[in-house]
Amino acid sequence: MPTRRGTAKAEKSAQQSVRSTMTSTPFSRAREQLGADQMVELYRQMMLIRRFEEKCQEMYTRSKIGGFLHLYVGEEATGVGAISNLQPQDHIFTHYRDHGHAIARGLDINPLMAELFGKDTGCSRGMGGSMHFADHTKNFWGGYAIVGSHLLLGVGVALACQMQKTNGVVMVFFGDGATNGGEFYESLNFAQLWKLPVVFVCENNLYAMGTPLEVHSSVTEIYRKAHAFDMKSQRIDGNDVLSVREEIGAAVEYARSGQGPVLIEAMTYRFRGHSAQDTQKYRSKEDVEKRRSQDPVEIYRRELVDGGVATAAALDALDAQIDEQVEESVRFADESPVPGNEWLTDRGIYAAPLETATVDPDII
Ligand SMILES: Cc1ncc(C[n+]2csc(CCOP(=O)(O)OP(=O)(O)O)c2C)c(N)n1
Repeated sequence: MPTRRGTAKAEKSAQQSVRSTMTSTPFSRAREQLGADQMVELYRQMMLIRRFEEKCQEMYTRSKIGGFLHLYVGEEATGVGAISNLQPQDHIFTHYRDHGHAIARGLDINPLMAELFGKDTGCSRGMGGSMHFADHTKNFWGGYAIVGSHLLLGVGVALACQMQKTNGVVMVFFGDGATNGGEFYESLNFAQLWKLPVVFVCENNLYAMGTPLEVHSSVTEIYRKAHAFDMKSQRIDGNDVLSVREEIGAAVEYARSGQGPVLIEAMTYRFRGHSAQDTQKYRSKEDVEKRRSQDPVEIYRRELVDGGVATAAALDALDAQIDEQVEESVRFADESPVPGNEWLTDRGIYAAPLETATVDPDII
């Protein structure tokens, strides 16, 4: 009969051996908790974003899309993993690199492409373009070009969620460059002070336009900037969709439970220039090629096939469907009408004409 001390020792070593044989990974946990269909759905979203944006680049070159165009190519795992945790009552605010977040939120790519073409059938009736579109039916509030400005708007909506007890969470996306502006600090301070349900997702792609992270920020571990406000924060691998889903899922639950905001720094990389017009003199082709060899979409595809979640043939068929869907979005956008002249007056740009407005005589 073992002694008490011997039993305790055996228990301890049993626990240790269980722990050492536990090979749980984001992949194995996802397999258990999500199942094959949802794991493939994450792949579908990432690939749809990739192919949609490659088509956007082509359409920009052909002058079908005007203005500025900022592509999310290379960063898909962050947006898809993060947004997969949201519920319909939740809200998204993002910057000008916004197509990926919109697609992950489930915006239809036909009105999205039409929006980029400036057409009347666009999700913002052609008035927003690439950087400023929104879809209120999905609580997708845009698309903001003024770096850092939308963080304050997100915090405002989070305050509304808290006061109206909607159980909603606000997810705000921005780049590493945005964390140097005053709005970032105001937003973090107020959100933490009021314990607002916000998840701040900094997509650290290592550059603000052509300026490398270590040249534009005195603190290069962005998550540490939250420490100044006693805010919970974490740096994660933004290129692994399942790990992003898990880590940001925990942050969303934390915020939803009323404990306050979280700042996530997702390490990622953009394969294309800052915008479609960027000549990229600030980084070498070799660096970009090296990163491209670790493409998050390709890596996830291999994981799905090697892990027996989907066959290569099934994913090839899905890719072909996605290509057709993207072609259809171009047809839809091309055939859609441009906005008529009434857009000058009827689209919420101006308030009601003065002759129909009533003026309180006491204030004149
Ligand atoms: C207030 C403000 N300042 C400067 C600019 C010009 N600008 C546009 S994008 C950008 C870089 C932002 O980089 P980052 O936040 O890292 O996002 P990323 O483009 O890398 O996703 C700058 C400085 C701007 N749009 N708004």
